[in-house]
Amino acid sequence: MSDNYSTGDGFKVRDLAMAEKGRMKIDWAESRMPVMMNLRKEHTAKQSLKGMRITGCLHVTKETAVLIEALADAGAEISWSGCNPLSTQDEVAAALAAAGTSIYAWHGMDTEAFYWCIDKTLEQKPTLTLDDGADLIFSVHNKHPELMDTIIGGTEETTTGVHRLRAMADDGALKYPVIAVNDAETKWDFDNVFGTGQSSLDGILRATSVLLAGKNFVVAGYGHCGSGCALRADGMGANVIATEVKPTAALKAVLNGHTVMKMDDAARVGDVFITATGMKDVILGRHFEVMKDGAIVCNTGHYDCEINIEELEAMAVSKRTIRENCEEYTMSDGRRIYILAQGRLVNLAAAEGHPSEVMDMSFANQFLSMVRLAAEGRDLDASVHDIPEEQDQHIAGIKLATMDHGLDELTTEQIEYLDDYSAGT
Ligand code: RBV
Repeated sequence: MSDNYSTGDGFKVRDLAMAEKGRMKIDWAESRMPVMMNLRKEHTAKQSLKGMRITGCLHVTKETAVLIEALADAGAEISWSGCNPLSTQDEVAAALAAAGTSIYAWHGMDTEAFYWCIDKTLEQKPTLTLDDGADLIFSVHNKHPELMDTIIGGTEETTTGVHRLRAMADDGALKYPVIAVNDAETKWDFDNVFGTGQSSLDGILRATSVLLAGKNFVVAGYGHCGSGCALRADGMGANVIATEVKPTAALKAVLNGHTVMKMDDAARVGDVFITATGMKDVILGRHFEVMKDGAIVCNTGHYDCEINIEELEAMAVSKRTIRENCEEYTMSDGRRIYILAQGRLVNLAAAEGHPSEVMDMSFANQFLSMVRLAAEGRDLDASVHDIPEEQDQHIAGIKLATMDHGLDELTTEQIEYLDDYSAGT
């Protein structure tokens, strides 16, 4: 591997000289993550993670830095890598390394380096794993099964990862308990909708600066992430078109005022396309064949398989990087198609990921799940476990209080009324 990087005992990052800039970004995130700061204080005092070795594989952003440093303050030893080759914020990685965190991450790495970093972090022989997309858990299961002797459990941050881990558990292939952080209400109902909605549009705008008002904005997949993108694009004055395979999701899109059509039809009319499906080959050659000149195509799903760029490469007569994170492909008939962030998640590759305020809740769930696994992970079976409802309400309660909103409480009479079936009209 070429070595134009900063390396040292327990780290490899782009350039340690960026540390000061990264520290300021982390300070900024801390000021917007009150739930995390609250938990950090409580568990630093309790040393709830003492004796734990946590290997993490999750986007190296300013928000993740807040999570990492909170875990360390609570007593854990940490070793970290990024979970996407394009999502690492180099200045944040530098700040973490400068402060003594073991971290292997830099922006723009290739696949070989990606797995090299995971292998390096696993040298700490974790007791807990923390994943976003399950690449770390897969590496443990497929390449380093001997590590399972000391692993108590793990967590998973995102929909795609949870989906795969459930499939693994159904096959009896999952060998240790995993908590599905994604499935917490304070995660998917906020991070996936409002986080993805805002940060994906942020990525599109930073990469293109295009006017969204009046554009046909095609959202592939009207799940939590897709509906968040649709909501925000609609708010910017775009005409939202959703494509779906699931009737209930399609119906929701229609009743939210969007048009639903097949991708084969949407491809002809769309100006901006975003995939949010978790499925491969959602936009491929036959769609590029009919797209309008100037069409912008990007993805916000976890993996970069939703847009089939190989087929576009094969059809295009030329390609150039016209601006940062924006590749222009020219077709034989002169039409130009623009791919953002090489089809990788546009919100993290072309912008900064979800805003700190929303990651505050996602990472509070990560943090509390680590604490739970340290305390009771040995008693959990090797399957995918949900976040307890009390944890959701606890996190939402703290968040709401820090935002200065009032919350009513039920009276004793009202609580009794709730379960009363003796009286009707
Ligand atoms: N995500 N993290 C950030 N700012 O650190 N932004 C987005 C951040 C996570 C999000 O929780 C989602 O589930 C996952 O990235 C997709 O890989």
